[in-house]
Amino acid sequence: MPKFAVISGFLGAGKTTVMMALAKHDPTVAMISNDLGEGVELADHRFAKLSGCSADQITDACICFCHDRLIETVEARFQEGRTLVVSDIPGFGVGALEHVYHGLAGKLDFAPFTVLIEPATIKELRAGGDMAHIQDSQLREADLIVLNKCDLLAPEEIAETCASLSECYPKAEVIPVSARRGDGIDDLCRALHEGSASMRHPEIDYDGDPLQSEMGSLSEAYYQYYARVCCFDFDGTAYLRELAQEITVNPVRIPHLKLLAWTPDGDYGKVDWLSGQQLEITRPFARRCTELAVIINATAACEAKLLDAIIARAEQTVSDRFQLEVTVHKRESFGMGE
Ligand SMILES: Nc1nc2c(ncn2[C@@H]2O[C@H](COP(=O)(O)OP(=O)(O)OP(=O)(O)O)[C@@H](O)[C@H]2O)c(=O)[nH]1
Ligand SMILES: [Mg+2]
Repeated sequence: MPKFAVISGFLGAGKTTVMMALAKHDPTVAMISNDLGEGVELADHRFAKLSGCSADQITDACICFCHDRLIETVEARFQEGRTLVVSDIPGFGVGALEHVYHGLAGKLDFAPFTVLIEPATIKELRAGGDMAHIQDSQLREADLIVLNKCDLLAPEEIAETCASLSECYPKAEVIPVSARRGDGIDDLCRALHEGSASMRHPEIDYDGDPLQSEMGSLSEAYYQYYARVCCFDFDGTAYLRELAQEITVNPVRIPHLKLLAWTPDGDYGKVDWLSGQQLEITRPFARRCTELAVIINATAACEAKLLDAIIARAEQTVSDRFQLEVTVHKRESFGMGE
């Protein structure tokens, strides 16, 4: 029986990278990127498509609340022979176990409810950071906890972290992976194909103050535009890097900033920034550019208006520096608690 799985986890845990690694490792896997922007193309979705993965997107609503669209998208992939479809959920997605797994019981077969965590989040969770409540609630929903970014840990740290996750969340199986290097992806793929969901009802106060106030402190922004250089050509990777630097120089916590751009002939580049970590050139352009389609997606701990203004100002400053003519197609921002 073909199965569907939710891949939950905090911003930047590596959900998109893990889903892409699964889809590349096993052609029977298809992925869905889900986010809230209205009528937008998601950076995650375009990135997966540019990388050659079987990818769909569901926008405008969380899959928790658009079951018909979810079923239609998943079944279209089952009909073309995929046997596992995985989807992330917007932001942090606490509640997807209740809304998606229990809400669609009998309509889809479910693989283990999967939650990703990475070393930086574990540190924050242990220190009781600002978002610790969301992070803990996510893990309590898990049938399968995936410790991602293991390339950043020594073997003894991987063993210690897996043991401590198993102790804190005894109902979940823990699998260490590095989506970047491909380590553990075969184990994860097998666990998803062969395992099934426990359909538990963990005790989580979904409407409680801590969860609501942590979620309410975050905003999202979607920005899409077309940029053309007035003469000669330019370094697209340097453009994305400087844009990210111009945005992140502001004293606002940005859990995840994604900048993706591509040329008409299919060359593409991506830069990511996770707050407190180093800017990452996730993929450099292969050639110099003359024109680019650009998507900026960001989640930040500030008001939506401020996030929007920060991105717009950075885009103008850096586009001027590179002598680019810009046509903006989409500019949307909103608070996660709205
Ligand atoms: N070192 C390392 N970095 C990784 C790994 N997997 C993902 N990353 C990086 O972590 C950052 C976030 O990865 P994403 O896959 O975009 O994370 P996400 O959970 O989909 O993020 P949101 O969509 O914002 O919730 C990117 O810069 C990735 O390149 C990994 O296995 N090792
Ligand atoms: Mg993602």
